[in-house]
Amino acid sequence: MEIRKHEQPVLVTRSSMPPLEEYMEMLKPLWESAWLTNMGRYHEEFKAQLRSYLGTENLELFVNGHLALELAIQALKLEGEVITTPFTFASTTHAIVRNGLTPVFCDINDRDYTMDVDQIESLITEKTCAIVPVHVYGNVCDVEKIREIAERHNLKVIYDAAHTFGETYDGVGVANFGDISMFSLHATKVFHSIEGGIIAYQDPELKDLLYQLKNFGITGYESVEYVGSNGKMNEFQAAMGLCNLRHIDEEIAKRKVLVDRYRERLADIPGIKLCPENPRVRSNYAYMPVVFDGYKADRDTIFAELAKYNIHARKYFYPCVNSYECYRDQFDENDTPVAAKISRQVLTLPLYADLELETVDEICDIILGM
Ligand code: T4K
Repeated sequence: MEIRKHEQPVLVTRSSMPPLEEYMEMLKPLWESAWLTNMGRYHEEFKAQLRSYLGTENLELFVNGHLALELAIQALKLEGEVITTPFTFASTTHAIVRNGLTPVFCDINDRDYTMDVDQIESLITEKTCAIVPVHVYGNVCDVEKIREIAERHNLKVIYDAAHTFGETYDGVGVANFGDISMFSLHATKVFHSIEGGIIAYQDPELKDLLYQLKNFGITGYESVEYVGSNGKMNEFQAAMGLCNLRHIDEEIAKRKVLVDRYRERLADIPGIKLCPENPRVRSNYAYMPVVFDGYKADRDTIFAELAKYNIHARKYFYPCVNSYECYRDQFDENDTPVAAKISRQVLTLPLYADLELETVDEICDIILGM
């Protein structure tokens, strides 16, 4: 088969857009009320609908996922060391460090690239206060083992659930694991509100504090009790979220078809590793990571070959956080050898609801024809 060079770039993802008329319709009341932000009507409506969709009672909305995570960590008033993963987006570690806490990097397992739970306990010291694991690519961590360890050592668990919107584990919404979970609603995510973030939390006592922290720490007309931030989601974001929520199940169904095709084409090829599907998880098909380990071409060669056809995969997540310039001399990537290795071998292939099946086939043809 002749593979075409695409005229328009095929990017790793493309935001899901609701029908324009639906969004326009949502905007009309905003022109009437002129209430644009600071916890308006859509903000409250979005929250209510998300409670139902995510199957969890306690949640708060934020302007983006990163600030949500930062403020969630602040709300827990932690001090000391936090065990986390280096195989993630910059946000996870930055949120820890920007709270004055010290990240301690735990390696990942080489099956689904979430935290290697067998290593966590060896990293616990008298200073450890929390664990911040990441459900990376939408792969749900070993939540049972993490809960067991956290309970044994009296540690908080804050999941970076940026990639796991709408997923369930044994039928339970992932928002219900750990003390807190953060979901990103960024434009690049399966479900988005342009930018946005959700904090789901177990302790109802956190309700007021999270609300106040995203509003400068203001606790009353004449009182500011906390050094908060401005983390409020505005009405245009909430309106986009409400529109997208109407279509989310169809969007996920379309992604499934594409992922199934990738899997069918790339399964059982020597040197190509795909994450195993977890039957306990209802997936949202967030990413399509493929690891090239001993394949006839290496990751960077395949990345460059795809680019010749105007197809742009991404190296999520390379480099590992513990080798970033801003953390140089503080951490050593060699302490997490599996993460270091996978970050050099992984490619996340284009995946979004409206991607054509034909393009998936072309991508597979290019990879298999190397
Ligand atoms: N924790 C984890 C584990 C995360 O992955 C993230 C974010 C966070 C925390 C923080 O959540 P947020 O604060 O972002 O809510 C992108 C996203 O910006 C970021 O949200 C995401 N993770 C990360 C994995 O990917 P970049 O720098 O790769 O984005 P960019 O601009 O290169 O976009 C990637 C592709 O997406 C483009 O090639 C095309 C498409 N795209 C992008 C934008 C901005 C669209 O289709 N529409 C758009 O509006 O970080």
